[in-house]
Amino acid sequence: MLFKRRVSFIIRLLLIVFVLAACNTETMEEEQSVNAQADESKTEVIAPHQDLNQEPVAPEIKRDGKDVYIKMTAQITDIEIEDDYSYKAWTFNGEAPGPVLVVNEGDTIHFTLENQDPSIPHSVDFHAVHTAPDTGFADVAPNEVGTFVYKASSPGVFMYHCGTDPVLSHIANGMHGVIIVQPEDGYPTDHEINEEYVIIQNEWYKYNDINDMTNEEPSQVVFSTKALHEGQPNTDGTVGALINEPLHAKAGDKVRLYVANMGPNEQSSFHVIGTIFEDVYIDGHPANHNQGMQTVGLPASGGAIVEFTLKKSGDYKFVTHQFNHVQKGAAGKIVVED
Ligand SMILES: [Cu+2]
Repeated sequence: MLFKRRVSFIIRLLLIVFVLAACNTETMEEEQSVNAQADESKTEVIAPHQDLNQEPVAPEIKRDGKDVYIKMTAQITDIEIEDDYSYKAWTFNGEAPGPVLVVNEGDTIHFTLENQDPSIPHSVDFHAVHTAPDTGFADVAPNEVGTFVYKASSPGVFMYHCGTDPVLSHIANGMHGVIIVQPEDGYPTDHEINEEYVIIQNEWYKYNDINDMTNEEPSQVVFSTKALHEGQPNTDGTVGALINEPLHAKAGDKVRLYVANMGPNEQSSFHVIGTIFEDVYIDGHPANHNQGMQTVGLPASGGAIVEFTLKKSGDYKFVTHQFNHVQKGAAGKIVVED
């Protein structure tokens, strides 16, 4: 009798253990499926962009006297922002930031945007020009082409970006770049410069997540460079881009950087470790000449020219002195050799 009771107790105990284990497995499965959904919602690409990865296209730039004809594309292109993290970026010409444009003060820009995106209108907003934005920066519909004409009447380092609503999505998804308008009479320090480069800061958020872009901190803050001269690196805004592919100078060189901050939300406190900016032109205008600066503040969309001498050979890092952003990728390097 006692033996029977014991067996029955053990069987019941085993049953309870089995049921509890089954429940636990179910809970785990539920949790996993919730996590999988969260992961999916993070990376879910809008339907018309799925399986779309348009090859970068070089911009067409032709000059005829003081008329400059520029043709660019709006397109959807995968960009590896960090190792093993690909972002289906909305881009100009398959680059984020987009290609650097260089024109002269007094030029007339004939700008054509070919929108290769099958589903979303795009546009361009050049900070370098005067125009009525509703017509001069008008949307170009999917698979259409739009041409706009402007005068580049003021010298400087300017942002351009897609201005289509919601602008935050279009900039944060990758549609921004730099246009340099060279002053007619140059800069007073032109003759001192040995090397010049473009440096661009921008930040990334969760893919096409307007809530994250509006309310949260950026996931990555990055520097990139665009080739101004043959042989210079040309990178996207990816973590470590300018550590892996540094800029170069010789000991004693005076270096000029055209720097610009694309945001869309954060400011930059641009600083080169181990030197002082002897000359700074805020927004790249020759009249905004400052001297002896340690750090240059760049508001979202702000630009500057910074010039400094690298006296000794070594590795000179440049950062935004907002070091939480350095942790997220905002650092680059100039390698100086004898
Ligand atoms: Cu756009």
